[in-house]
Amino acid sequence: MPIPLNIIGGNLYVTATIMKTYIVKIKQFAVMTGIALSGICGSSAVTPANALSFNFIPASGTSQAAIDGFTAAGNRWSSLFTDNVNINININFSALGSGILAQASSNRLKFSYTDVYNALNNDITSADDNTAVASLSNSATFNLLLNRTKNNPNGIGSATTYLDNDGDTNNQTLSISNANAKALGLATIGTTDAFISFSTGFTWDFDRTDGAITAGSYDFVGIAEHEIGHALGFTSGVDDLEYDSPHIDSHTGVSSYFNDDQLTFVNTLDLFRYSTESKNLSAIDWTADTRDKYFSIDGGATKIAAFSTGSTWGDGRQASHWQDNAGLGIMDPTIAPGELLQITENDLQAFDAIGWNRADNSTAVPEPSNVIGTFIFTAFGAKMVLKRRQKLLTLTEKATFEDV
Ligand SMILES: [Ca+2]
Ligand SMILES: [Ca+2]
Ligand SMILES: [Ca+2]
Ligand SMILES: [Ca+2]
Repeated sequence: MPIPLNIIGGNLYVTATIMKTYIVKIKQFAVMTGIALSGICGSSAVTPANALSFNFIPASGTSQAAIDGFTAAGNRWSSLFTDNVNINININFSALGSGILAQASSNRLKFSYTDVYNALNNDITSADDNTAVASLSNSATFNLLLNRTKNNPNGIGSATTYLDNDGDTNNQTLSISNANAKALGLATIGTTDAFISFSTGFTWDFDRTDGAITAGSYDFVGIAEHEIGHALGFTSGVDDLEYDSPHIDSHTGVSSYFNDDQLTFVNTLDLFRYSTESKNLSAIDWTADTRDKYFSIDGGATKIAAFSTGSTWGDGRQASHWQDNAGLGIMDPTIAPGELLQITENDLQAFDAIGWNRADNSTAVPEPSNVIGTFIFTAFGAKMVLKRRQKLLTLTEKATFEDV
């Protein structure tokens, strides 16, 4: 399949290049941190002791409007979750790819499924947490519906799904954003959690306190909330599967696929990713195809909201989002000019399930169907992509910067 191959190869190359740039920038910011911190960590001053707080570390030259916008976005998350952790995020403006408004990279860690299961079990603070943990495998491994692997019994790289229940490395490993690991008590280190970059190529409305976004401008605070949401752990490893299937083998230069045991990139949110087919097999759905995938905290029995299914093999949007343009929440993959983004009950349930503690500690807030009516949709105009960029992993890396 020459066309997909070319596209994926291009993505991989570009991503790898960006990754290198990011690492250099982060080193620079680390040097600047002491200077930059003094005037900016706005959220800590207004949040109670037991609260989620943010340090936003701006690149030199970042406007005060942008810093204030990030502070407002951080304060929004701080008002919703009470985990007593501090999240460090480097922010800047730069020239991004065509049609990309903003992007986030997260520092990621690998943990055993057992460690994560125990952490989720110890972190139950809501009825939804109870339901979510009860839905998880309580053995050392979990099963997944999978495709596009080298060892697919239907053929190398086949799109046909199969049940991966062999219990090897990918069935017992999770890849978690550093911030998500902090929420679960699995990481306490004070290093940078994420890097968020906004495009210099668009017009921004930095003030949403008037309840509207200026025509022709984009909702800066809402998009900052979205990107912070990726950093907090709203991601799917299905995007890794997409970029890796196929990939160009670095030694031979030939198109290739990975065996399932090499794909150790299941994210916390993926533990609640289902399809009808996977539910019937008591497995999560970690496939790259266009079938409906949805967020469920009861083993797939109840669909809370649909996910996007992948930019290459799915519906054209990265799997680390809700389904596009369905009014599902802040993690919608695209936004139109003039559109005001909102955090919804769907979002809150997702972050609750992956380890964050809801400030309202309740699930009795508006149903998703009611929330949809509050959205402002634009029926025309360019839909710009909130792109989740994915790193190209060397498979042995324990912790790296991953674009999300
Ligand atoms: Ca396996
Ligand atoms: Ca959209
Ligand atoms: Ca929770
Ligand atoms: Ca927590």
